[in-house]
Amino acid sequence: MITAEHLLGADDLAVLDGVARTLASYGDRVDAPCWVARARRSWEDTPAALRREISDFRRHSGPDGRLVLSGLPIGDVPPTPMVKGSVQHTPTVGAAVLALVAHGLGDPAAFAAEKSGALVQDVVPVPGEEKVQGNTGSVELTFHTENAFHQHRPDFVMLLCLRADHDGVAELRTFCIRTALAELSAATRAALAKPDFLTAAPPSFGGNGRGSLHAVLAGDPADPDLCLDEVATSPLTDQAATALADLRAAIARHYTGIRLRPGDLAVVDNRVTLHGRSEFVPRYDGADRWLQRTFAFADLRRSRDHRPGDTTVLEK
Ligand SMILES: O=C(O)CCC(=O)C(=O)O
Ligand SMILES: [Fe+2]
Repeated sequence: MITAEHLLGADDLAVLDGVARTLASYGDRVDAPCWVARARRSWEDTPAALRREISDFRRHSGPDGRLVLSGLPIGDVPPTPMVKGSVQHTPTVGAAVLALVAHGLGDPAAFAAEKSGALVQDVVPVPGEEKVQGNTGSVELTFHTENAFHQHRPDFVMLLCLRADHDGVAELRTFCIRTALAELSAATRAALAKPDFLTAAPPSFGGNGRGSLHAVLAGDPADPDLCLDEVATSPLTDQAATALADLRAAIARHYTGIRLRPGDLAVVDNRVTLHGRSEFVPRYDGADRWLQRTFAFADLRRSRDHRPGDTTVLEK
C-alpha cells in the first residue's frame, strides 16, 4: 500500500485534489465524450510522482499485480445507494480520480450489458441479492478475472473505496499468478496452458451458450497471463480438472486480502491477477460499503469493432 501523502507530499496532494475538484465541477455527465476528453487532458496536470507510479505499474504490475494508493481525495460522500445497476453519471471528486487514473493506465470503457455501460459504477450491496456471485452480493465473492469470458476484458480494474463496511471486515482479495507459478508442477502448468477450459458468459451478455474456449495460462510460460473465473470456468478434460484443482489450492494459499478504507484506490492488473471479496454483513441503512469501479483498457483501439461510433461502451 502506498499512501498518497507519502508518494506526493502535502503540496502535490493539494494539486491532485484541485485537479479532481476542477474536473468534478466541469459538465454534468461523466460518460459524455467531452468529459472523458477533459479527464484525459487533466491527467497531464496531476503531479508527476503520481503519473510516474501509474506508468511504472502499467508497464509491469509487479509481483502482486496490484497497486493500492491510499488517502486519495473523494469529496463528500452521500448515503450509499442500494439499488441494482447503480452508477455515477454526475461528476464527483471520486469519479474524477477514477477517470484521471484510467488515463494513466489507458482509456476508460465499459460494457453495455453491465451497469448500462457507465464508466463509473457503484459496487454496493443490494437487498435481496445477498447470495449473488457478483458485486451486489455480500456472501464471499470467489476469485475471478473480470469479464473472463470476453475477448476484450479490461486490462485494469480500478476500485475506489468511498465507504468501508460497518464491521470493517470486507476484504478485497487478490491473487497474482506471479506469486505461485514456481509452485505449480510442470504438468499442471502445461495443462493450464491448453485451451481446455470453457468460461460461460453471464446472462446479461446473452448467456446461453455464449462463452469461450481458452487456456487458463497464456503467453510466456515464464510470466503468463491468467484467465479464470472460479464459478464460471469449467475444465473440459480430466487433466484440465486436476490442474485447475492445483491452481485453486495455490490461490487459497497465496491470495492477499485488503480492507479498503475511504480514499483507497485498488488497481488490479486483470491480465495476471484475480480478485474476489470476503463476505460481510450489510445493513441497508445508507452507510454500507461503497466502492466505485472503472475499467481501463491499455489499447482501446483493439475493441473498436465492439464500439460502434467509437464510444466508450462495448456493445457486445
Ligand atoms: O467488492 C469487491 O471488493 C470486489 C467486487 C468485484 O469483484 C467487482 O466489482 O468487480
Ligand atoms: Fe470483479
